[in-house]
Amino acid sequence: MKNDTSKSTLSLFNRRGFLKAGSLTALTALLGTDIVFADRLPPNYLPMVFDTDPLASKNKNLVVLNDKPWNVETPAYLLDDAITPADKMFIRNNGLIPSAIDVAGWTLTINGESVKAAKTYTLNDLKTKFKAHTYQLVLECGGNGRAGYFPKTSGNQWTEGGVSCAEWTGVRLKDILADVGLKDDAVYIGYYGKDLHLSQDPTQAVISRGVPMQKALEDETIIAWSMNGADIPLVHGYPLRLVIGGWPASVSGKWLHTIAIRNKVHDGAKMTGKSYRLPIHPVVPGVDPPASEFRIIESMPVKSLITFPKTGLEMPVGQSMNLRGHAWAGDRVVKSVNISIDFGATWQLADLKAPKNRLAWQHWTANVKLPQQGYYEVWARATDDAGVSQPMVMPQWNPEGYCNNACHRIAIKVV
Ligand SMILES: Nc1nc2c(c(=O)[nH]1)N[C@H]1C(S)=C(S)[C@@H](COP(=O)(O)O)O[C@H]1N2
Ligand SMILES: [Mo]
Repeated sequence: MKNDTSKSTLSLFNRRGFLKAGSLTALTALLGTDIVFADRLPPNYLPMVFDTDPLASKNKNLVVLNDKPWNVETPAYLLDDAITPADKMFIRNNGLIPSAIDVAGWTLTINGESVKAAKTYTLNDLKTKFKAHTYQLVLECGGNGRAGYFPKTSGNQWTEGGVSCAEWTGVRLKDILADVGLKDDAVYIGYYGKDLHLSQDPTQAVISRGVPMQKALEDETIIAWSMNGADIPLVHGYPLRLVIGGWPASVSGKWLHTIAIRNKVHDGAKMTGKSYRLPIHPVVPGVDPPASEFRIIESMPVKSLITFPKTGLEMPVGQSMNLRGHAWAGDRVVKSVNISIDFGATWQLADLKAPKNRLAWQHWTANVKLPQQGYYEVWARATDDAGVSQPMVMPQWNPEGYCNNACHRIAIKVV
């Protein structure tokens, strides 16, 4: 499928790295004026006006972990909304946000070894030929929590804010695939998006991941054009995105233009090596086994957040305190959330709501009494329907720093 990618993601630059005539026309139209010395632009140089600042419309208290590419996390207290609004949604880009998006000409192609014949749909085809569905879906970066691993692992040092649960609207991938027609040997899907590699070399794929057919064919696996009732924001994949809840969010391809149906495990960028993989057998912290001893991360582990109050709160003695947050468990359902105010020695049950739909996060509330003046930590611990709970401290260390689902804690001072 590598050839397909390079052909279809050739967006702005020609082989020698100069803006293609078509791109120049599109950029000039966007800008509303001529780029006077366009013929003198250095190779692969995108005029800075098109280098989108994704923070412009974001909450100012989001935390920038990296700006090349953009990696921005949301502090836990800003994730208090039932449905994550666009301005509080974390950003995880692996490359550059595509510029000059041609919505009118945007298409989705389904190809690969395991389709009977490749088929291409316009956005209008998707919106009119299939039934639309809306789901709240948890998207959590596989590296969320990485900052909590010791020894430290390389990569963006996410604390707890690489997670969102927005309401996505689109068509079921399974409806599209039924229309396309698959061969019996289909085992995996792989997506391709229009973002540009950091090197700005359009022949280099940024990220192209996927899931086994069984996950791809679930009702909640959708090709979305809308988030929270509006167009998907540019940084989150406008105008089309694959959205798959419960698995590492890296499988939810932004700026989607192609899905390949594969007769083997998809081998796109960041599907191979150690990307988004965990050691098959537990390792001693610091030990990095060979790539053959890793497996692909599928469903994410059970986890919870305390979104109110904000850590660091000071409160007067003698008052009880209302807490709230969310809990989620990958493909599973959260069965209970427990709260501790004494470093995990004793726990009290929180009130937990059912999810709006499968793969949505669940809201919890609790009321605690802090017996006297002094320093406390409040810990939250979720348990899934298979009986698996969050670890109170660091879970199994792994070389890439994935899947840290240790209990979230906040500090409280009673004065
Ligand atoms: N095309 C494309 N899709 C992508 C990515 C990307 O860099 N390019 N990043 C992935 C990763 S690693 C994550 S965690 C999520 C982040 O989604 P968000 O930025 O909308 O929160 O998008 C995924 N989809
Ligand atoms: Mo991610």
